[in-house]
Amino acid sequence: MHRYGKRGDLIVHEEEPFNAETGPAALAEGPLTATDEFYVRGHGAVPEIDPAAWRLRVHGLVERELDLSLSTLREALREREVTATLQCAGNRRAGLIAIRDIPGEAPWGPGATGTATWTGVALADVLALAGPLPEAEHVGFDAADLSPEAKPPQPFGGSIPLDKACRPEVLLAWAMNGEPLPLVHGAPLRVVVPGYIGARSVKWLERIEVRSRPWQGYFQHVVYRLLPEDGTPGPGAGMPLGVVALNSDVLSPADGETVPAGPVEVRGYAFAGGERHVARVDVSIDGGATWSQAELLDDLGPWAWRQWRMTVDLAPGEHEILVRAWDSSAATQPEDEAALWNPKGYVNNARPRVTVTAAAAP
Ligand SMILES: Nc1nc2c(c(=O)[nH]1)N[C@H]1C(S)=C(S)[C@@H](COP(=O)(O)O)O[C@H]1N2
Ligand SMILES: [Mo]
Repeated sequence: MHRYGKRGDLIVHEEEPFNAETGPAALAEGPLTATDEFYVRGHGAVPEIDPAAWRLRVHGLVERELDLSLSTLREALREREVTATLQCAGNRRAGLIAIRDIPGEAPWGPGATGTATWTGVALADVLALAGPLPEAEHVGFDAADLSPEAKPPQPFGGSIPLDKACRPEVLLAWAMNGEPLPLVHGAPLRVVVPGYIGARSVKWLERIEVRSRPWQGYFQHVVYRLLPEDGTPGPGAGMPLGVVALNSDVLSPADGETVPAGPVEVRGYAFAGGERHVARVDVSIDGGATWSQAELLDDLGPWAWRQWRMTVDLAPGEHEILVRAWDSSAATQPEDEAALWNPKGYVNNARPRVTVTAAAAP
């Protein structure tokens, strides 16, 4: 067992602040990720918040400022539930580090992602109470945790466009998979922005600011931005990440695994991000010369990944299994990780490949 009640098979990248990813076997267990297996990404110490004293302040470009208790939120507004995949922009960074080192950044494998059912109220309903003014274009979130990654330290936060904030799928959530939201996942209240990078799903939410321009803090204005290969992080450098790019990975068999020759079940996930959905997943065992379609498993709705499986027949020897997902905009994954390398190691959505050895029966 790790800290915060996390099961021992999580892969811990950092103890303090706690950063850990879900192991491939746990991700493959089903379309919903168990709460005690769900990855954790934190940039500072988990803050201690007294839920009874906690208030959500809504301010900025609004007709009415709000100061809401948790019970007011729960009683005044309609409860909503959304099943959504969270995916860190640094998911699969290890594949970029293999090309060229990225000092100071965790080598996340495929498990900085997971899917849960979130319960709370629509951010849109809170915004409707406050009444955004005509100049409003972005909605900023300020959290309670202070991160030493920014110099001087800054609270975590971020913003999303007002249009997205007014969509019914964007929640202020107090429950995860039907249980009270665990502290490490942002209790008492977190934002869940389906389709966007995990960083916008701000945990330990304290303030919502309706703004005319994006949030200017470190975690959106300096990092979580895609820099050109020769770029240097700095205020406003590169492009801000928002909508998640189409991605997939193989969860089983593991890279380097030896399996019995014959039929082998290959399993993985694919996530389209944004408003797109996964349309197809192809698998190749001949280096991409020919492809076969995987079976898409449970459809959990427009904001969740699709897990997939496919049985391939492997003769004795070494094989490379190559995968490419397609989304509803007919985009597929880029071939080459080397072409995606960037200084902070975000958005590795290259086609995943695993090498397995098929062993003949003795
Ligand atoms: N307050 C706060 N919110 C945060 C973070 C953080 O460090 N502090 N990390 C963000 C990032 S980068 C990701 S990927 C997700 C991870 O959510 P989880 O830890 O619940 O899996 O939370 C986001 N929200
Ligand atoms: Mo993240």
